[in-house]
Amino acid sequence: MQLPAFDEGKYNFFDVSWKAPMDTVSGITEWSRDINSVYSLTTIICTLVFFAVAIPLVITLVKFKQKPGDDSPPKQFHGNPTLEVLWTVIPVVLLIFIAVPTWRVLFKHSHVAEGSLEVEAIGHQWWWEFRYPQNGKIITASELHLPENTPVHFRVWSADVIHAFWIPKFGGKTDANPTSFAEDGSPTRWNEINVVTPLLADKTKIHGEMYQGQCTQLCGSSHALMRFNVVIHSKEEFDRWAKTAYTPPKVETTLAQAGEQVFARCQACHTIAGTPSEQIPGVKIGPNLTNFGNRKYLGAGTRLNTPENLAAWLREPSSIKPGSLMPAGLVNEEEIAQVSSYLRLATAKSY
Ligand code: HEC
Ligand SMILES: [Cu+2]
Repeated sequence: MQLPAFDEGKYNFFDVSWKAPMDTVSGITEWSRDINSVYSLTTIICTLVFFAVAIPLVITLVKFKQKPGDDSPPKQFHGNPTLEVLWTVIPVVLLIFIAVPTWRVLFKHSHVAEGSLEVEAIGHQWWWEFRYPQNGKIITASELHLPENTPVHFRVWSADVIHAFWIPKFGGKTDANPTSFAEDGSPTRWNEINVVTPLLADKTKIHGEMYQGQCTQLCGSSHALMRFNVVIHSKEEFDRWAKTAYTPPKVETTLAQAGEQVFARCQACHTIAGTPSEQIPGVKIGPNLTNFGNRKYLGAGTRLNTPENLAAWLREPSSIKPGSLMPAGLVNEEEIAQVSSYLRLATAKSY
């Protein structure tokens, strides 16, 4: 399934066919189906409770309405042990009916399956970073690449404020909390999510199938624009992707060479593998741009990655994402052409 960027204007608020990319009830993993079964059960129980309360209420209102000319007070009584026990016991029983399947689903999906792919999902204002500790040193931003039909164990944490990690079609969400770090730089606090990725619907499709992700914890001005894309590959294609994902750019033209010079100004906030930017220590505030040329979107999944959109981004990032932490006016028009060639072409890898 190809998803439109919202600037393509294809979202229809009134589209209630269950094809909407972010709806919560048509998940495609076992995890999302299990959550849905609890969700359906809860909805059925709540609907029954609604009618069980609303029908007697309406009957009472009509039947015991004050009659014209009848000013006598209603019958006075105090307490009714049978009723009081009933309306305490019934909700308790109903809550047990909801709690047991909820626990079952929670426990079923809380263990890390053997052979899981480890991924760290790190929230930043306003984009997501993904690290693959098992595959050497792959770091990507805003695009999460995964092999099909594979258990994945996410460790979710935040580099600044509280965010929440969610891929609606895959199942539940979890908060990304700020953390302190151990001596080796690893986080001391994180939340976890386990999911088995779906199968590819179309095995012949190259460069994978996309699903949408979204931050779901209000985290500042561009929170609603803190999206990411999940790209599911065949296992072979994922391995090829993993081999090329974190390799240095191939600078082949003079334009791109000039762009490489311009990029020296960006490296306090951005890293590209195999360049001096890697030597600057600490967690950077901007996304890793090593495979930027391969990304379909920029600005955390909000705009297609085209030369026009990149130029607009470099002129004034907050025109695309209000409050963006990347400053405007770092480069003039000539430098935009240079750094655009470097970022879009030299960092693109075939896999
Ligand atoms: C002060 C830090 C800072 C500097 C300097 C900086 N950036 Fe950024 N940049 C950011 C941040 C933060 C973001 C993420 C903004 C967001 O998505 O909300 C970003 C995002 C980007 C993106 C979009 C990436 C994506 O995939 O979404 C590109 C491209 C980019 N910067 C290029 C550059 C270039 C080229 C330079 C140098 C001319 C530069 N940046 C300098 C902080 C910086
Ligand atoms: Cu957010």
